[in-house]
Order: sequence, then C-alpha cells, then structure tokens
Amino acid sequence: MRSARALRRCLTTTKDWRAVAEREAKKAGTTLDALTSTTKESLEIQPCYFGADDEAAPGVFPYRRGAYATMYAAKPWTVRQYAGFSSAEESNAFYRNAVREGQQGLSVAFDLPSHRGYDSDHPRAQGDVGLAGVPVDTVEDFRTLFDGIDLGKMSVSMTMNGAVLPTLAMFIVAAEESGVSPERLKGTIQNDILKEFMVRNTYIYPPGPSLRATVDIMGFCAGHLPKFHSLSVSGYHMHEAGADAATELAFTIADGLEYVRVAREASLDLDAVCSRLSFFFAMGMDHHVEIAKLRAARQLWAEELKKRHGDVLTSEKAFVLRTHVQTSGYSLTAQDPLNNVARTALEALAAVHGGAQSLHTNSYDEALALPSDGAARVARDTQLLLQKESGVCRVADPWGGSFFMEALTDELLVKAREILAAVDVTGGMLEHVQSGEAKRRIEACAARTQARVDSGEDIVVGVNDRTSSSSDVDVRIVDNSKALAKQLARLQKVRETRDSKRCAEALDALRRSAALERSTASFADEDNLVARAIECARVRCTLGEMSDALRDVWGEHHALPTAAVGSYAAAAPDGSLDALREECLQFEEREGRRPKVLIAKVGMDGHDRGANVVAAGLVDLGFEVVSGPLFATPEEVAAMALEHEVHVVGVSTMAAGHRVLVPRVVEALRGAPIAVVVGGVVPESDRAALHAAGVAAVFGPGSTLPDVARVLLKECESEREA
Ligand code: 3CP
Repeated sequence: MRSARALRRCLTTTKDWRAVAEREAKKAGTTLDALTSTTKESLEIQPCYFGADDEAAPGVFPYRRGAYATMYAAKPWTVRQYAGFSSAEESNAFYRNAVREGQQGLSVAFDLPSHRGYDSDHPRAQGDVGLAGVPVDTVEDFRTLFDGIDLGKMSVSMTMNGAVLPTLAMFIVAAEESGVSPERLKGTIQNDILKEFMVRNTYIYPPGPSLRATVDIMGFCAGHLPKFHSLSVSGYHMHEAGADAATELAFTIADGLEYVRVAREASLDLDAVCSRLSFFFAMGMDHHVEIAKLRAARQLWAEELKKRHGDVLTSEKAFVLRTHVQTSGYSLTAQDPLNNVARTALEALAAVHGGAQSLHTNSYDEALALPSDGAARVARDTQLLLQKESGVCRVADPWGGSFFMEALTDELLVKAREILAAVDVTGGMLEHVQSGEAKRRIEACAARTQARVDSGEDIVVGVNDRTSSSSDVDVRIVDNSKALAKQLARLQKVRETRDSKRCAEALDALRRSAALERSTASFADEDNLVARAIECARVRCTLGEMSDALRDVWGEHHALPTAAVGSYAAAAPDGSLDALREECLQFEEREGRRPKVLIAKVGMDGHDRGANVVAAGLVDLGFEVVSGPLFATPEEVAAMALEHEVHVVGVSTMAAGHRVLVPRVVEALRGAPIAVVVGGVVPESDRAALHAAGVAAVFGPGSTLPDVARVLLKECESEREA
C-alpha cells in the first residue's frame, strides 16, 4: 500500500509535470488537453502516464523519463540525416531535395581533408577529396552549400572537430553574407575533441591547445550565438569503436563533465554554456539496453551536474541532456544488405523509445559504400513512417514503469557510476584520454566482441549463421577526379581574387592570439579564437591556411598505434585458435621468424577499430604485427613495409579512398617480395580493379579473424617462396 509520503511526492511531481507540460504545449502552439489523442478503437491516449508511486516525470529533474514533459506529442524529434559528398553544389542539391521530401534539419558531413585541416589542393588530400563528405576550403564553398536554404530557420549540424575554428568561422561569415546574423543561427557544431583522441582520430593539434579551441568556441557561442549548440558530446564513435553501453554512457558523461569543468575554469557563464550543450549517442541492436542507455544518460548527467556545479547553475535547462542519435553503422552487414533496413528500423525505434531529440537513420548499403539516393530515401522514410504511421509520438516514455526497463536503467546507472568514479580517480577525462587508458578499455571491448561473433556466440544474421548470402545492390560510386577538378578551380579563383595582404594580417593576428598564455574564451575578448578566425574567413583565408597558422603555434598531434593484445584470445572459446597457432609456429620453425604483417591506414581515413582489432588478434595467433601510423601516404606505407621486411601489408580502408590510394601502395612496392591485401568497406564493383592492380585479397565487413589469418599465412608463404 502507498504511504502518505509517497502519495504526496507523486502528486507534487505530477503537478510539476503539468506546469512544464502546459508551458511546452503553449510553445508548440497548442494546449495540453489537445495532446490527448484517440485511436481507431476510440481509446484515449494521454501524453504521459504515471504509476501510483512514481515520482519520476519527463521534463522534470532528473529527466530520466525525458527531456521534455510532452515529448513527441507536442513536437516530434528532428529528422536529421547526415550527408555530404563530392562537391558543395551536389551536396546542396541533395539537401534541398531531402528537405522537400520531409527532412527537418541538416547535418553536414565534411570530407576527410577538411576534417584534418588540409585544403583540397594539398598533396596529402589527394585520394580523399569529396569522398566521405563535402570539401570546404573557403566561405564560397559554404555559400554554395547552403544556397537557397534559410539559415535563420533551418537548424544545421556540422560534424567537425579538428578544423573546428575555420569551419565555424566560415559558416558564420557565409550566413552573415546571406543576411542571417549570428544570434539567429540554430544548430550544432560537434566540437568534441576528447573523443577524437580516444576513437575518431580527426584531431590536428595536441590535446591541450585543442581543448583551448573548444572552450573559446563555447565562450563565443554563449555570447553571440544563443540558439546554437557549441558542443555535441559524442558517445556514438565509442560505440562504433566497440564500446559496450555502460562504457559509452560513462565516458560520454565524463567528457561532458570535463568540458563543463574547463568552461568554469575559464569563468564562462555556466548557465549559458550548459543550456546549449548537446549530446550524441549511438543505437545498437541490443534493443532494451539501448533504450535504458538514453534514460540513464539523462539522469546521470542531471545528477552529476547538480553535484559538481549545482552551486552556480540556476537555469533548469542547463541540467537537461538533449541528444542526437544515430543508428549503428557497425551493426550493418555487407551480406544481405537489405536486412539492414530492419536493423536500422529497430535501432530507430529504440532511439525514439529512449527519447532522442534528433535522429539519423543509416542507409542499408553503408557497409558497402556511401549511401545511394535510393538507400538514403529508405533511411529517411523509416523515420517518417515512425513519426506518421506508427503512433509512437503519442506518449512520452512508454517504457516508464516497466519493471524490466526501470531495473535495467538502474543497473546501467550503477555500472556507469563505477566507471565514472574510476575516471575521477585518475584525475578526470583529459588525463584518462592522455594516458591511453580510455582507448585501451574500448579496444579491449571491441576485440572481445569480435571474438564472440567469430565463434558464433553472438549471432549476426546473414554473416555467421549460414554459409551463403548475397550483397547484390547498386552502390554509389563518387568520382573523385571530377569532384577534385571542380573544387580546385573554385579554390584557385578565391586565391587569385582576394587581398593577400589582408589575409596575411588576419592570419598573423590568429597566430598571435593562439600563442597567448592566458584564456581567450570570453566572447568579449578580441583575442577569442573564433573572433580571430572570423576575421580570417571574411578576407577569404582558406581552411588550410587557418589550420596551418594554428599548426605553426600549437604543433600537431601524432598518436601511437595501440593494440589490445590478449583480449581476442581471452574471449575466444578454449582451443578454437589452436590450429592456427600451430600453423604460425610451423612457419616460424621453417623460416626462423614469424609471419610478419604491416597493418596500415592510408590517406585521411581515421577509422581504426577494424585495423586495431585485426592487429591485436593476429598477435594473439602468433603473427608479428607492425601497426602503421594513421594518415600515411601510400609511399610512406610502402617505405615502412620495406624497412620492417614484412611479408604482407594489410591496408584498412573505410572511407572510399581505396580506389586511388591502394594501387599506389602496390606500385610503390613493385618488385619487392611483399603482398598487399585490403580490408574494410570495398564495394563489390571495385574488387576486380583492385585485383587487377595487384591486390592479393580483399576482406569485407563480416570477415572473421581466423579467415583473415588463414589467407595472410598463405600470402606470407607465397611471398617467402617468390
Ligand atoms: C522540443 N521543443 C519543444 C518540445 N520538444 N517545444 C515544446 N514541446 C516539446 N515537446 C523545442 C525545443 O525547446 C527547441 O526550442 C526546439 O523545439 C528544437 O528542439 P530540440 O530538442 O532542441 O531539437 P533540435 O533542434 O533538433 O536539437 C537537437 C540537439 C542538437 C539538441 C541534439 O544538438 C542537434 O540537432 N544535434 C545534431 C547533431 C548531429 O547531427 N550530429 C551528427 C553527427 P529552443 O531551441 O527554443 O529551446 S554525424 C556523425 C557520424 C559519424 C561520423 O563521425 O562520421
């Protein structure tokens, strides 16, 4: 029976909820009563349900049940598809069409050279321009990208972390030149550098100065772009790199807390900063765990923020974790790709039941190539049919009060708090990242997951539950040469027509401000790095020039490859690796040395989960493995292979650069007794060309480590005999 105290609490909360819900309904242009809907059966559905003893309510601290009291009944989540490819013109046409067909927010994917601060004419950029996203060198590219799109109305998310200052500055200037002042801009810049050092790898500068850029952006946006989210704290990439839900949850919250800590240290207005912090999580296939993850994330964030900064935070909005969600790319399979439509729909439903504010659904062909138009349409329509056909928008937190879901949410909270406490012990997330501890934990998770899939303990339909499958779909092939020619011509024109003296002065000022020892985070500070980058963008300095100016002062960050040696073997069933280990031993006895492989990343592609898992697993089997650095040129890869006298080079490629870059590796090794194999996202239609160029084998997603090892051993053997 309910106690009088519990009843009182329950009533208090419902009253609190009602007040917030009425406010929200008014903001959404409706009334709370109007949010009650009726089914075909004349059943009445209220926007939220409460248990008798339930003190938790959506829209009320600690927000476990939702960021908003009325959730999707008043305003559905934003359909926000991440896209960008080839050129600003083509991406602009794609955006305009997507908006015409029901997309509600934009999310810009930049190409890899832009991420790493290189103009499209930089020698290191060749092979990657316009492939995994749109190239942006100058304000002119941004003007073309958003041509015909009202930036005062459309919210724009930009996934950018490394070259974040030039990108934000060029966006602001392009908007101004189209008549939209900064205070009207709505959207988000990812600006989450900590996770780049852990998993995503599109950093440029060392952690210290990188974090300084982050804080200057937080400060600048808090003062000048009140509707714009200055940071999107991202767990997504941790999930994609193999982190389990508790790790993704804890590390993301820990990253967020670290940003708030440095913002406070810089004396920024914490209410303004926290009210425009946003988050970004992945949704994988473990349906209930993923729903619980978002519920737990909101509660953990609100409670930790109150505990650590409750003495200065006064705005309610500051405590609310609002999040973008993307369905998992890692869960997609190259085998039977149409099955990915179902996977994505299930993950999208988890995001919605978990209470996401904004959602990207992946295309079914993404394990094979960049999304085709048809696959992108199915992905977007998956969200539209959830919003318009399924009835999921009627009620907030439909899982609230479920014995199972509440228990799962509590258990995840306990696990995440344990991880958070361990991070605190090491001195916070910056320390945890710099020591490599965070990366090691994620890589160990990834190796364990791979071992479970390879052994069949975890089933992936179409991959390890049957012997034959198909990958027969048409995929998008971006012609890099055309994109490059167009881009180079526009860049050249800007360089020829600008005032080079003013450019040099603006870049000098940026350098001087970057060299200052004191904080420049305040929006009122003329040395604020965003303000300086805006001056550069106005006079048409390029993204590469601004990035180089900062490189001059801050230097570059070079990560050492890591491998979670032992994790794969520890998770593999007893005895399952014995035969392969024996083969490696026999090779060693015959040769006097172990089979030796260089696992290389080439070009600007920083996705290293696959490369790291394979490297660590091969060591567990008895190979000698050299892990190459990220962002190598094909010639650097070849030189390293020769220097280390490897038998085989395994090139890992996830971002479409393989067509140009891999043949260059083969060419640079011509005449040497070294085979080249490729692993990653390689469309079926590209395989023949790679083989013709001299590639010995291609491994697509879903290849098991033992299968890869067997082929590598064979190649080591034939190179020895050659
Ligand atoms: C919302 N609103 C409501 C209600 N719900 N009003 C009344 N009743 C409701 N129930 C209002 C809000 O208060 C807000 O107004 C407005 O509607 C918009 O709502 P929102 O929740 O702020 O939603 P949105 O604008 O879509 O913003 C969502 C977040 C934002 C906050 C998450 O940061 C975002 O869009 N992030 C996207 C990040 C992204 O796209 N990342 C792509 C990564 P006010 O503004 O007045 O408050 S792609 C990476 C891919 C992998 C890779 O790296 O390669």
